[in-house]
Amino acid sequence: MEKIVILTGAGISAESGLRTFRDAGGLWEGYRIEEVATPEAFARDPALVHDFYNMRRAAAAAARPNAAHAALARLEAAGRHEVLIVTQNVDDLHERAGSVHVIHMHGSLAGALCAACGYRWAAPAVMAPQDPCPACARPATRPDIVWFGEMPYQMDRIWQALRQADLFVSIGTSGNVYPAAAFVQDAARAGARTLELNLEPSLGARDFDEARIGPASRIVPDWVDTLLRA
Ligand code: BJW
Repeated sequence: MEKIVILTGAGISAESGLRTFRDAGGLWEGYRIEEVATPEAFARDPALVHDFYNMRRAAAAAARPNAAHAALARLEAAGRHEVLIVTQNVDDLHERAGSVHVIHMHGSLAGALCAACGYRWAAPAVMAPQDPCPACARPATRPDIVWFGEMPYQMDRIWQALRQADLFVSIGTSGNVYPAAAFVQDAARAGARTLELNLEPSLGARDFDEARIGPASRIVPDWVDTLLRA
């Protein structure tokens, strides 16, 4: 069975009403993501960083999967390909659309993490700097999100999947952030065909064998239809 690894970024959730990071309007209250998504920013102003993620947790809960999320779930459910979604997104729209094999390499808004003891639990809707950890009681709780300078989750599993992939597809990501931005090269080196689906070509556009340009809600269902018709 053909193995497909699909990397998704903020662009796939844009038409569900969730803001991207680097497009026009992709700023949060005037902050660049690099200024709020670092361990140093959290140490400096934890209330600000919690506010950022509380706001995004509420926005994600109110959002609905769009036709692109639904198409990827349909591709997996059809059972003709082995599909793994590696998402940089911290929303749960892939799961709510019905996708099963999903890795959240940059963490999840649904998770809380104790910076002191490493304990993980389900995040409440609103988190605050003084929230005690349920395991060690220290007020060191943070969102379970991978910030700049931290190691993304499940990298061994991702690299193994990229090595075995027949097809690598990148959807709605700008190619600014590593290691995800290098996955196209990792997959191509291992022999996979590569396809980019994006509103605009990403920074790594020249590394892809093929590209389709347009909104995810149109081009992802079109691509899935083509694949399932073949
Ligand atoms: C549409 C659309 C529509 C819009 N339809 N498309 C120098 C060189 C190389 C690397 C580094 C370096 N200095 C530092 C680094 C490493 C650093 C890094 O990459 N920095 C760069 C800024 C240079 N990376 C890290 O620190 C990572 N960790 C790490 O490297 O660990 C060490 C390691 C070593 C060896 C192996 C492995 C690891 C951690 C990165 C953590 C990123 N965290 C964030 C925030 C947390 C999550 C959150 O709050 O949500 O993750 S940053 C932010 O960027 C977020 C996103 O997941 C990530 C990617 O953004 P994305 O998804 O691409 O969004 P945008 O806005 O950039 O693009 C949107 C796209 O959608 C565009 O292309 C549009 O065209 C498109 N679009 N509407 C289709 N309707």
